[in-house]
Amino acid sequence: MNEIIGKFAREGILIEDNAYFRLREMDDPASVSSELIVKIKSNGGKFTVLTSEMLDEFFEIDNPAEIKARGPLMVPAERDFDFEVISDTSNRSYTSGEIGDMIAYFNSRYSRLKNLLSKRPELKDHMPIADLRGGEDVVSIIGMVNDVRNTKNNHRIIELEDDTGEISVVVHNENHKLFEKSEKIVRDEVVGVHGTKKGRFVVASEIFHPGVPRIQEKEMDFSVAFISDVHIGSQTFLEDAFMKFVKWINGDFGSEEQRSLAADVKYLVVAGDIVDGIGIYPGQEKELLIRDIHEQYEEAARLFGDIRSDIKIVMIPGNHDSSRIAEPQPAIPEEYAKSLYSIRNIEFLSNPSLVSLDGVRTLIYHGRSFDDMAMSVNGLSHERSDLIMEELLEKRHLAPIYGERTPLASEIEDHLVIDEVPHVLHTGHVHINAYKKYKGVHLINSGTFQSQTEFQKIYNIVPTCGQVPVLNRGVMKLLEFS
Ligand code: D5M
Ligand code: FE
Ligand code: ZN
Repeated sequence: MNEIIGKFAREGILIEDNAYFRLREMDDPASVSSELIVKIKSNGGKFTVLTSEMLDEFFEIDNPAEIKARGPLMVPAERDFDFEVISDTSNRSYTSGEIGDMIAYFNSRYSRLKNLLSKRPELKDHMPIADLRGGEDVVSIIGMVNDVRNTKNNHRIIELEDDTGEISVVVHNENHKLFEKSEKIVRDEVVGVHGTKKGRFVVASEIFHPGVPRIQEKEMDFSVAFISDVHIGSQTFLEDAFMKFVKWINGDFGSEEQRSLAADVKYLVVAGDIVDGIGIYPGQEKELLIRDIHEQYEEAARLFGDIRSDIKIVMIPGNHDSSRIAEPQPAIPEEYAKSLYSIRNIEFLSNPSLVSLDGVRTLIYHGRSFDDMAMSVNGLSHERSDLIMEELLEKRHLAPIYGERTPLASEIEDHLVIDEVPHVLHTGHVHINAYKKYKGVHLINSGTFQSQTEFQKIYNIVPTCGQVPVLNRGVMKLLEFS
């Protein structure tokens, strides 16, 4: 591991690329790094990621600890919300569980991703697999990955299929760069390939993802707070930390500066696992404080109901909520969460959903597919969900792998294709905060308000608790509540 990165990593701190490049360029990166580490630690911050903006501020970490006398928050009296739901699948989700649905589903996935790929100039001359002829010609194809495996000699074989046929693509291990790229290819994604046809094989010279262009960052004159994985009803739900967060957002907690940040918050996005649910994993009952799903949502209503009403709350379900488990998950059903539904400023949407928050396109996804990505791809882990998000953006699909831990409904349309590149991708599920700006997109994982569970102990998952990312007019800030 690189020396600077290693130095921070040993202290449990990750470095965003931009911050790393800046540090590397400094006269004496080693001693600046040591100073930064001391500063971070003395601030009591358990930061997960060192960002470039934080370098700017030389770590003014905000740990709202100090309660100020209550004064009115300087929130504009009349707030205009320019809130738009761009995509919500709650009422557009149709499936009968027939095999025909599955074919329609895969066709939809293939054609939508192929459409994105064929816009790439390198692939505009792609040809149907069935039309490939022998010889040494350079070929260009687009296909869905049926299988990906290593040969005995440690070359990689990708079985590709399009609507005309199938072909085996070989990636030679001497082609180091391409081989490395091919290690991130997963089953059921759609890719483009350049190569030469040799007998039954295409020997790859390049592999293409649908990809993401660098996007223009959106100007914003307000702030958005992001949370997820609250797990209300669990014995490990950190109620005190959550109540402090609510107090902060209401302007009753924190320094002047923290209170003015709170006043600037216009939207709160909640990316799933609002409650702990019932029967989600074996032995869960023993860890529940509230053993009735309706009562868990009652409690959620009590807590979320305290949030000032001039904040718009956007809420999607996670795998612990009471929606259908297969993705796309429709919004949390009203029948389980009557009191929560009576809170006027909450918008209940599907998992995933795409919304516009005053022009800031925000894609919200709980993040169940991270389990599959971490399991299938070397180098991807729960700790760095920002890297997984980056990969999903390049693949333009939120849950590419079918048939592993993430149950996907065989809808007629594949709603997990990322058609439009968002300004913000907000996820949760792994219970570990992460942040990265990738090609202008803010990739945010909002951690959790649940301390480590028995289940997570077994898997050695160490959560980051009570750390709330706030996008403050385009700059990421992290507040920590304990
Ligand atoms: O997920 C909380 C954390 O636990 C998250 O990091 C994923 C991990 N998790 C969840 N289910 C599994 C299984 N079946 N195997 C391994 N790891 C898992 P939450 O959704 O809050 O339970
Ligand atoms: Fe969770
Ligand atoms: Zn989850």
